[in-house]
Amino acid sequence: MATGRIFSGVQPTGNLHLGNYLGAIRNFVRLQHDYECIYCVVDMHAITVWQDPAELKSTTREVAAAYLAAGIDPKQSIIFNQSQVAAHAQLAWIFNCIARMGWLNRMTQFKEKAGKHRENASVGLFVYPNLMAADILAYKATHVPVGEDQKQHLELCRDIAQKFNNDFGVEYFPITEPLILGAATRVMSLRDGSSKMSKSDPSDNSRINVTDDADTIARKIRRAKTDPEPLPETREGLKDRPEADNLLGIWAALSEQTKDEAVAEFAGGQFSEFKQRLADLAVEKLSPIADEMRRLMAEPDHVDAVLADGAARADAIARPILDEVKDIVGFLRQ
Ligand code: AQP
Repeated sequence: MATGRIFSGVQPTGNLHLGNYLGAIRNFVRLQHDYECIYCVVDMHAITVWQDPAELKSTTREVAAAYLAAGIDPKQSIIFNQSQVAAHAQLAWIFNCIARMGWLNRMTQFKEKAGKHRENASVGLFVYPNLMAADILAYKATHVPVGEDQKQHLELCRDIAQKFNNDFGVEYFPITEPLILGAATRVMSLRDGSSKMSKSDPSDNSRINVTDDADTIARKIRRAKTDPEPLPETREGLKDRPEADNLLGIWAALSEQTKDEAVAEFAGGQFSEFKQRLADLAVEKLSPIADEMRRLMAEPDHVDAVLADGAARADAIARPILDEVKDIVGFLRQ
Protein backbone atom coordinates (compact mmCIF):
# COMPACT_ATOMS: atom_id res chain seq x y z
CA MET A 1 0.00 0.00 0.00
CA ALA A 2 1.36 3.43 -0.98
CA THR A 3 2.34 5.59 1.98
CA GLY A 4 3.46 8.60 -0.02
CA ARG A 5 4.87 9.65 -3.36
CA ILE A 6 8.49 9.18 -4.33
CA PHE A 7 10.44 11.10 -6.93
CA SER A 8 14.10 10.53 -7.77
CA GLY A 9 16.41 10.74 -10.75
CA VAL A 10 19.78 9.85 -12.22
CA GLN A 11 21.69 11.97 -14.72
CA PRO A 12 22.42 10.38 -18.11
CA THR A 13 26.08 11.37 -18.05
CA GLY A 14 27.60 7.96 -18.79
CA ASN A 15 29.63 5.58 -16.61
CA LEU A 16 26.76 4.53 -14.35
CA HIS A 17 28.56 3.04 -11.36
CA LEU A 18 28.22 0.96 -8.21
CA GLY A 19 27.61 4.12 -6.13
CA ASN A 20 24.64 5.07 -8.30
CA TYR A 21 23.35 1.51 -7.95
CA LEU A 22 23.79 1.07 -4.18
CA GLY A 23 23.04 4.69 -3.24
CA ALA A 24 20.04 5.12 -5.50
CA ILE A 25 18.78 2.61 -8.08
CA ARG A 26 18.65 -0.47 -5.83
CA ASN A 27 16.60 1.49 -3.32
CA PHE A 28 14.27 2.69 -6.10
CA VAL A 29 13.40 -0.94 -6.83
CA ARG A 30 12.63 -1.76 -3.22
CA LEU A 31 10.54 1.33 -2.54
CA GLN A 32 8.11 0.74 -5.38
CA HIS A 33 6.20 -1.75 -3.23
CA ASP A 34 5.39 0.80 -0.52
CA TYR A 35 5.12 4.09 -2.44
CA GLU A 36 3.79 5.56 -5.64
CA CYS A 37 7.11 6.00 -7.47
CA ILE A 38 8.23 8.37 -10.22
CA TYR A 39 11.74 7.71 -11.54
CA CYS A 40 13.27 10.17 -13.93
CA VAL A 41 16.27 10.25 -16.23
CA VAL A 42 17.28 13.85 -15.63
CA ASP A 43 18.57 14.87 -19.05
CA MET A 44 18.03 18.59 -18.35
CA HIS A 45 20.42 18.33 -15.39
CA ALA A 46 22.94 16.53 -17.59
CA ILE A 47 23.30 19.49 -19.98
CA THR A 48 24.45 21.79 -17.17
CA VAL A 49 27.83 20.56 -18.42
CA TRP A 50 28.47 19.89 -22.11
CA GLN A 51 26.96 16.67 -23.52
CA ASP A 52 27.45 15.38 -27.03
CA PRO A 53 23.87 15.23 -28.45
CA ALA A 54 24.10 11.74 -29.97
CA GLU A 55 25.72 10.40 -26.82
CA LEU A 56 23.07 12.03 -24.61
CA LYS A 57 20.36 10.08 -26.43
CA SER A 58 22.27 6.87 -25.90
CA THR A 59 23.07 7.51 -22.21
CA THR A 60 19.44 8.50 -21.57
CA ARG A 61 18.35 5.11 -22.90
CA GLU A 62 21.14 3.49 -20.87
CA VAL A 63 19.88 4.90 -17.55
CA ALA A 64 16.32 3.89 -18.47
CA ALA A 65 17.64 0.41 -19.30
CA ALA A 66 19.42 0.29 -15.93
CA TYR A 67 16.18 1.16 -14.14
CA LEU A 68 14.36 -1.64 -15.96
CA ALA A 69 17.20 -4.15 -15.65
CA ALA A 70 17.52 -3.50 -11.90
CA GLY A 71 13.85 -4.37 -11.48
CA ILE A 72 11.75 -1.21 -11.64
CA ASP A 73 8.38 -2.22 -13.07
CA PRO A 74 7.33 0.42 -15.63
CA LYS A 75 3.66 -0.49 -15.22
CA GLN A 76 3.70 -0.02 -11.47
CA SER A 77 6.15 2.92 -11.34
CA ILE A 78 6.66 5.79 -13.78
CA ILE A 79 9.92 5.88 -15.75
CA PHE A 80 10.51 8.87 -18.06
CA ASN A 81 13.05 11.44 -19.14
CA GLN A 82 12.74 14.90 -17.66
CA SER A 83 12.75 17.00 -20.85
CA GLN A 84 9.52 15.34 -22.04
CA VAL A 85 7.51 16.95 -19.22
CA ALA A 86 7.38 20.75 -19.48
CA ALA A 87 6.36 21.28 -15.84
CA HIS A 88 9.98 20.75 -14.69
CA ALA A 89 11.32 23.77 -16.58
CA GLN A 90 8.25 25.91 -15.87
CA LEU A 91 8.31 25.34 -12.12
CA ALA A 92 12.09 25.73 -12.07
CA TRP A 93 11.68 29.28 -13.38
CA ILE A 94 9.30 30.14 -10.54
CA PHE A 95 11.78 28.61 -8.08
CA ASN A 96 14.60 30.67 -9.62
CA CYS A 97 12.59 33.63 -8.33
CA ILE A 98 12.05 32.06 -4.88
CA ALA A 99 15.54 30.77 -4.06
CA ARG A 100 18.13 33.31 -2.93
CA MET A 101 21.62 33.74 -4.41
CA GLY A 102 23.09 33.23 -0.93
CA TRP A 103 21.46 29.80 -0.66
CA LEU A 104 22.91 28.63 -3.96
CA ASN A 105 26.31 30.12 -3.17
CA ARG A 106 26.55 27.65 -0.29
CA MET A 107 26.04 24.53 -2.45
CA THR A 108 29.16 22.40 -2.19
CA GLN A 109 28.44 20.44 -5.39
CA PHE A 110 28.54 23.65 -7.44
CA LYS A 111 31.83 24.62 -5.80
CA GLU A 112 33.29 21.17 -6.52
CA LYS A 113 32.06 21.00 -10.11
CA ALA A 114 32.81 24.60 -11.10
CA GLY A 115 36.12 24.53 -9.22
CA LYS A 116 38.49 27.29 -10.25
CA HIS A 117 36.47 27.99 -13.40
CA ARG A 118 33.44 29.46 -11.65
CA GLU A 119 33.14 32.38 -14.09
CA ASN A 120 33.05 29.93 -16.96
CA ALA A 121 30.49 27.51 -15.46
CA SER A 122 27.03 27.50 -17.02
CA VAL A 123 24.28 29.41 -15.23
CA GLY A 124 22.38 26.10 -15.35
CA LEU A 125 25.00 24.44 -13.16
CA PHE A 126 24.52 27.19 -10.57
CA VAL A 127 20.72 26.92 -10.49
CA TYR A 128 20.74 23.10 -10.75
CA PRO A 129 19.31 22.73 -7.19
CA ASN A 130 16.30 24.89 -8.16
CA LEU A 131 15.54 22.56 -11.06
CA MET A 132 15.96 19.61 -8.69
CA ALA A 133 13.42 21.18 -6.30
CA ALA A 134 11.06 21.64 -9.27
CA ASP A 135 11.54 17.98 -10.27
CA ILE A 136 10.41 16.89 -6.82
CA LEU A 137 7.70 19.45 -6.12
CA ALA A 138 6.08 19.29 -9.57
CA TYR A 139 4.71 16.00 -8.20
CA LYS A 140 4.41 17.16 -4.56
CA ALA A 141 6.65 14.18 -3.76
CA THR A 142 6.83 13.35 -0.06
CA HIS A 143 10.07 11.32 -0.14
CA VAL A 144 13.24 11.32 -2.25
CA PRO A 145 15.67 8.38 -2.14
CA VAL A 146 19.21 9.63 -2.81
CA GLY A 147 22.84 9.02 -1.92
CA GLU A 148 24.37 11.11 0.85
CA ASP A 149 25.91 13.56 -1.63
CA GLN A 150 22.46 14.92 -2.48
CA LYS A 151 21.49 15.75 1.10
CA GLN A 152 22.32 19.44 0.80
CA HIS A 153 20.24 19.81 -2.38
CA LEU A 154 17.31 18.15 -0.61
CA GLU A 155 17.62 20.66 2.22
CA LEU A 156 17.46 23.44 -0.34
CA CYS A 157 14.32 21.88 -1.81
CA ARG A 158 12.73 22.01 1.65
CA ASP A 159 13.79 25.67 2.04
CA ILE A 160 12.24 26.52 -1.33
CA ALA A 161 8.96 24.76 -0.45
CA GLN A 162 8.86 26.54 2.91
CA LYS A 163 9.60 29.97 1.41
CA PHE A 164 7.02 29.48 -1.35
CA ASN A 165 4.40 28.53 1.25
CA ASN A 166 5.35 31.51 3.47
CA ASP A 167 5.57 34.06 0.65
CA PHE A 168 2.14 33.21 -0.69
CA GLY A 169 0.51 32.37 2.65
CA VAL A 170 -0.40 28.82 1.63
CA GLU A 171 0.25 25.28 2.87
CA TYR A 172 0.81 24.06 -0.66
CA PHE A 173 4.12 22.23 -1.08
CA PRO A 174 5.09 19.35 1.21
CA ILE A 175 8.36 19.51 3.13
CA THR A 176 9.95 16.55 1.39
CA GLU A 177 11.96 13.96 3.34
CA PRO A 178 15.20 12.45 2.00
CA LEU A 179 15.52 8.66 2.18
CA ILE A 180 19.19 7.79 2.52
CA LEU A 181 19.13 4.02 2.82
CA GLY A 182 21.47 1.05 3.07
CA ALA A 183 25.04 0.32 4.14
CA ALA A 184 26.62 2.20 1.21
CA THR A 185 25.08 5.66 1.03
CA ARG A 186 28.39 7.17 -0.03
CA VAL A 187 30.54 4.76 -2.03
CA MET A 188 34.07 6.09 -2.35
CA SER A 189 36.57 5.93 -5.21
CA LEU A 190 38.59 2.70 -5.42
CA ARG A 191 41.73 4.81 -5.94
CA ASP A 192 41.17 7.30 -3.11
CA GLY A 193 39.04 6.57 -0.08
CA SER A 194 38.51 10.27 0.57
CA SER A 195 36.70 11.10 -2.68
CA LYS A 196 33.31 9.92 -3.88
CA MET A 197 33.00 7.29 -6.59
CA SER A 198 31.85 9.42 -9.48
CA LYS A 199 30.90 9.20 -13.16
CA SER A 200 33.15 12.11 -14.01
CA ASP A 201 36.35 10.81 -12.37
CA PRO A 202 38.89 10.69 -15.24
CA SER A 203 40.21 7.34 -13.96
CA ASP A 204 38.00 4.43 -14.96
CA ASN A 205 39.81 2.37 -12.30
CA SER A 206 38.28 4.60 -9.62
CA ARG A 207 34.83 3.10 -10.15
CA ILE A 208 33.02 -0.14 -10.92
CA ASN A 209 30.72 0.59 -13.82
CA VAL A 210 27.42 -1.26 -13.78
CA THR A 211 28.28 -2.56 -17.27
CA ASP A 212 31.85 -3.72 -16.50
CA ASP A 213 32.48 -7.38 -17.36
CA ALA A 214 33.57 -9.92 -14.74
CA ASP A 215 37.30 -9.65 -15.53
CA THR A 216 37.24 -5.87 -15.34
CA ILE A 217 35.40 -5.89 -12.00
CA ALA A 218 37.88 -8.41 -10.57
CA ARG A 219 40.88 -6.42 -11.85
CA LYS A 220 39.59 -3.11 -10.48
CA ILE A 221 38.89 -4.59 -7.05
CA ARG A 222 42.28 -6.38 -7.00
CA ARG A 223 43.99 -3.06 -7.72
CA ALA A 224 41.82 -1.03 -5.34
CA LYS A 225 43.92 1.05 -2.96
CA THR A 226 44.30 -0.44 0.54
CA ASP A 227 46.72 -0.08 3.45
CA PRO A 228 49.29 -2.67 4.58
CA GLU A 229 47.45 -3.76 7.76
CA PRO A 230 45.16 -6.80 7.92
CA LEU A 231 41.42 -6.12 8.10
CA PRO A 232 40.35 -4.76 11.50
CA GLU A 233 38.89 -6.86 14.31
CA THR A 234 36.32 -4.22 15.30
CA ARG A 235 34.36 -1.37 13.76
CA GLU A 236 36.53 1.13 15.69
CA GLY A 237 39.51 -0.30 13.86
CA LEU A 238 38.17 1.25 10.63
CA LYS A 239 38.89 4.75 11.91
CA ASP A 240 41.46 6.49 9.69
CA ARG A 241 41.33 3.58 7.24
CA PRO A 242 39.02 5.02 4.56
CA GLU A 243 39.80 2.44 1.88
CA ALA A 244 39.15 -0.55 4.16
CA ASP A 245 36.01 1.18 5.41
CA ASN A 246 34.79 1.72 1.84
CA LEU A 247 35.42 -1.85 0.65
CA LEU A 248 33.77 -3.35 3.73
CA GLY A 249 30.84 -0.97 3.22
CA ILE A 250 30.46 -2.21 -0.36
CA TRP A 251 30.62 -5.81 0.85
CA ALA A 252 27.98 -5.10 3.51
CA ALA A 253 25.65 -3.44 1.01
CA LEU A 254 26.03 -6.15 -1.64
CA SER A 255 25.63 -8.99 0.85
CA GLU A 256 22.75 -7.31 2.72
CA GLN A 257 24.73 -7.28 5.96
CA THR A 258 25.38 -4.47 8.42
CA LYS A 259 28.87 -2.96 8.50
CA ASP A 260 29.42 -4.62 11.92
CA GLU A 261 28.59 -8.04 10.47
CA ALA A 262 30.94 -7.43 7.55
CA VAL A 263 33.77 -6.44 9.90
CA ALA A 264 33.16 -9.55 12.01
CA GLU A 265 33.20 -11.83 8.96
CA PHE A 266 36.65 -10.70 7.77
CA ALA A 267 38.19 -9.73 11.14
CA GLY A 268 41.98 -9.98 11.02
CA GLY A 269 41.94 -11.37 7.46
CA GLN A 270 44.14 -10.43 4.52
CA PHE A 271 42.96 -8.01 1.84
CA SER A 272 43.88 -10.42 -0.96
CA GLU A 273 41.34 -13.02 0.11
CA PHE A 274 38.69 -10.43 0.97
CA LYS A 275 39.11 -8.74 -2.41
CA GLN A 276 38.61 -12.05 -4.21
CA ARG A 277 35.34 -12.66 -2.35
CA LEU A 278 34.23 -9.07 -2.92
CA ALA A 279 34.92 -9.35 -6.65
CA ASP A 280 32.94 -12.60 -6.88
CA LEU A 281 30.02 -11.02 -5.04
CA ALA A 282 30.06 -7.85 -7.16
CA VAL A 283 30.07 -9.94 -10.34
CA GLU A 284 27.22 -12.10 -9.03
CA LYS A 285 25.08 -9.02 -8.27
CA LEU A 286 25.96 -6.81 -11.24
CA SER A 287 26.30 -9.26 -14.14
CA PRO A 288 22.59 -10.07 -14.50
CA ILE A 289 21.81 -6.33 -14.55
CA ALA A 290 24.50 -5.64 -17.15
CA ASP A 291 23.28 -8.52 -19.34
CA GLU A 292 19.70 -7.26 -19.22
CA MET A 293 20.86 -3.69 -19.93
CA ARG A 294 22.68 -4.91 -23.05
CA ARG A 295 19.56 -6.72 -24.20
CA LEU A 296 17.42 -3.62 -23.67
CA MET A 297 19.95 -1.34 -25.38
CA ALA A 298 19.55 -3.49 -28.47
CA GLU A 299 15.84 -2.58 -28.42
CA PRO A 300 15.85 1.24 -28.36
CA ASP A 301 12.26 1.45 -29.63
CA HIS A 302 11.05 -0.48 -26.60
CA VAL A 303 12.99 1.77 -24.20
CA ASP A 304 11.68 4.89 -25.97
CA ALA A 305 8.11 3.58 -25.68
CA VAL A 306 8.55 3.06 -21.91
CA LEU A 307 9.84 6.64 -21.60
CA ALA A 308 6.99 8.07 -23.69
CA ASP A 309 4.35 6.20 -21.69
CA GLY A 310 5.97 7.33 -18.44
CA ALA A 311 6.17 10.94 -19.64
CA ALA A 312 2.43 11.00 -20.42
CA ARG A 313 1.61 9.62 -16.96
CA ALA A 314 4.05 12.04 -15.25
CA ASP A 315 2.58 14.96 -17.20
CA ALA A 316 -0.91 14.01 -16.07
CA ILE A 317 0.21 14.36 -12.43
CA ALA A 318 2.34 17.50 -12.84
CA ARG A 319 0.04 19.57 -15.07
CA PRO A 320 -2.76 20.20 -12.53
CA ILE A 321 -0.16 20.93 -9.83
CA LEU A 322 1.48 23.50 -12.09
CA ASP A 323 -1.92 25.05 -12.83
CA GLU A 324 -2.54 25.47 -9.10
CA VAL A 325 0.92 26.98 -8.67
CA LYS A 326 0.18 29.46 -11.47
CA ASP A 327 -3.05 30.48 -9.73
CA ILE A 328 -1.18 30.93 -6.43
CA VAL A 329 1.55 33.03 -8.10
CA GLY A 330 -0.97 35.17 -9.98
CA PHE A 331 -0.41 34.05 -13.57
CA LEU A 332 -3.48 34.34 -15.79
CA ARG A 333 -4.29 31.14 -17.65
CA GLN A 334 -7.12 29.76 -19.75
N1 AQP B 1 29.42 7.47 -4.77
C1 AQP B 1 28.11 7.40 -4.53
N2 AQP B 1 27.65 6.67 -3.50
C2 AQP B 1 26.30 6.57 -3.25
N3 AQP B 1 25.38 7.20 -4.00
C3 AQP B 1 25.81 7.92 -5.05
N4 AQP B 1 25.16 8.64 -5.98
C4 AQP B 1 26.05 9.21 -6.83
N5 AQP B 1 27.29 8.87 -6.47
C5 AQP B 1 27.18 8.08 -5.37
C6 AQP B 1 23.71 8.76 -6.06
O1 AQP B 1 23.30 8.36 -7.36
C7 AQP B 1 22.15 9.12 -7.72
C8 AQP B 1 22.32 9.65 -9.11
O2 AQP B 1 23.37 10.58 -9.15
P1 AQP B 1 23.42 11.64 -10.31
O3 AQP B 1 23.48 10.96 -11.61
O4 AQP B 1 22.28 12.58 -10.19
O5 AQP B 1 24.70 12.49 -10.13
P2 AQP B 1 25.81 12.63 -9.06
O6 AQP B 1 25.29 12.52 -7.66
O7 AQP B 1 26.53 13.88 -9.35
O8 AQP B 1 26.60 11.33 -9.41
P3 AQP B 1 28.04 11.10 -9.91
O9 AQP B 1 28.09 9.72 -10.32
O10 AQP B 1 29.02 11.53 -8.87
O11 AQP B 1 28.19 12.00 -11.18
P4 AQP B 1 29.21 13.19 -11.45
O12 AQP B 1 30.55 12.61 -11.54
O13 AQP B 1 28.72 13.73 -12.77
O14 AQP B 1 29.05 14.16 -10.33
C9 AQP B 1 21.95 10.19 -6.66
O15 AQP B 1 20.92 9.78 -5.77
C10 AQP B 1 23.26 10.21 -5.94
O16 AQP B 1 23.12 10.60 -4.59
